Amino acid sequence: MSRIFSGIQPSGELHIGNYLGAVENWVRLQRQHECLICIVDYHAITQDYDVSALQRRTHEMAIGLLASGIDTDDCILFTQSHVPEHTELAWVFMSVTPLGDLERMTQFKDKSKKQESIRAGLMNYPVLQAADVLLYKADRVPVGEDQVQHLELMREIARKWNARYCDGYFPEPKAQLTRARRIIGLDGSAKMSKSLGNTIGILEEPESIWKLLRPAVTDPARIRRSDPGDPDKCNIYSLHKYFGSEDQTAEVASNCRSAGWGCIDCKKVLSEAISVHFRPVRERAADLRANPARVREILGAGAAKARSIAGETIREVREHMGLREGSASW
Ligand code: AQP
Repeated sequence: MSRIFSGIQPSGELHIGNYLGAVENWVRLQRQHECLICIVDYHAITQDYDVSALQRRTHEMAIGLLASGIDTDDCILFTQSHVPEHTELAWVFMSVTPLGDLERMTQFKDKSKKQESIRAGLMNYPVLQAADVLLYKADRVPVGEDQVQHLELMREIARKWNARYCDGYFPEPKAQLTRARRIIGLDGSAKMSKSLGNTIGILEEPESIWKLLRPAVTDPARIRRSDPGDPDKCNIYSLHKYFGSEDQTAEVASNCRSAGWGCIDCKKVLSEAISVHFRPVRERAADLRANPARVREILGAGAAKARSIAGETIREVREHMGLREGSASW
């Protein structure tokens, strides 16, 4: 049986990009494979963040994941910083990772442009990510398209470590993509991203979904209500595809092309569809919010299970690298 690992940063709310690009897939895969889902708070500190909000965001992320259908009878859900072996293995992998490979990562280049002084943590993000996955010898990583390049580097790191210390020890994990590889944000151009503020959270109340959708960018060539639109150039249409049936999506496209609907009409239909889709998720989240001790208990039990696997890997890694306690022969 293959083992799956994936992570999500508690750097903001769980949004529909995360949900369609990753979380929905995790929920499906947890019944078919051994599965570990990690709230990666060590990754979240590689950018500026609000220290006083991190714990709350981690807790909220756990609520969002559990409410989305992550079931801890089927998978291990935990917080990265509760398992310190992640950072130990990251240090080990830094000793085999070429600096040039890290410098050419697209995500590093994009994010470092926005920072006055570039921190080493941001550049080493993919090394910690390799440690996250390989600590559990996971061979599949369900992610969005933005992470595919990091997965390639992860395989390279596994190959380099294996070649130097123990042939075949770490698997070479493969990315597993969904049909929603890259959800575009409400600005209609950039990837929907917590840090860009172009998101719709999955736990958003119906009025708030509408407030966010109302000003969202549509087909830029459609200026007046009477102009026919091109659904293929409209991000709102691309979102309809994930929340409506085939017939409904065809109706949206036809009303756009004929100018039968204005963009506001089209957004109202989408707003309603998103709101209905996530209603049960919002309800489950409200129950979980009312019981914070239960959420902490779930994360505590998850960390204990993860540590038992991680501890074994680190013990073997130390041994293969000549770091084993009591192995001194001098
Ligand atoms: N827009 C997206 N479309 C498809 N998949 C996406 N993912 C994120 N955004 C999209 C996938 O969600 C998983 C968790 O992502 P993450 O939060 O750990 O990292 P991220 O990709 O950096 O997400 P954000 O929202 O863009 O966070 P910030 O702004 O904090 O960096 C991953 O599998 C990711 O592929």
